[in-house]
Amino acid sequence: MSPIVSIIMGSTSDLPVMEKACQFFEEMEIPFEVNALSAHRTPAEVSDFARGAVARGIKVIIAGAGMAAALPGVIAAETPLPVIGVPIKGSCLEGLDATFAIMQMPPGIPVATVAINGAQNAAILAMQMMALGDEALMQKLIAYKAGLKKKIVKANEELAKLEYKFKC
Ligand code: RP5
Repeated sequence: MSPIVSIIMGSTSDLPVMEKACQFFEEMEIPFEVNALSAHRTPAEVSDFARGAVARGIKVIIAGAGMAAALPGVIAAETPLPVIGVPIKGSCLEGLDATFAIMQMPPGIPVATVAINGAQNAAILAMQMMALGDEALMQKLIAYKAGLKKKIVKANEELAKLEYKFKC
């Protein structure tokens, strides 16, 4: 089994957030790989990874990083693959530092940026990209979305049971 999506994080301190992406791919039975690479601590390895990703069959890259989060942009600079960035909430600036670093890419090198700590949404977005050329993945996404709707239908059934004198 070869991975079709790659999850990269700047440090294992990002793992509690980035695990949400692993869990989603596991649930959807999508082969993935997960590794740590740092734009600041291992720049040469980041470059090797980004340059080799297409040849290894990777379709989408998810990169999570905190603080001065250069990782997603540096990867995007060296691959034609779509890169989804996950800003990780750090200690001082509540994740705004990473958000701006990941989101504010100069023209020509886009990084699709999800919410702070939004690793699950990054995984869903990656699947949506891959599903464009894969009918089986598209059917799984349709089923997943239907499941989300059921949750709100159930919520309304429970809210209907609430009793208040002035509730109409
Ligand atoms: C970033 O620096 C990592 O993505 C992490 O969010 C942050 C802190 O890294 P550690 O000092 O915890 O390894 O590169």
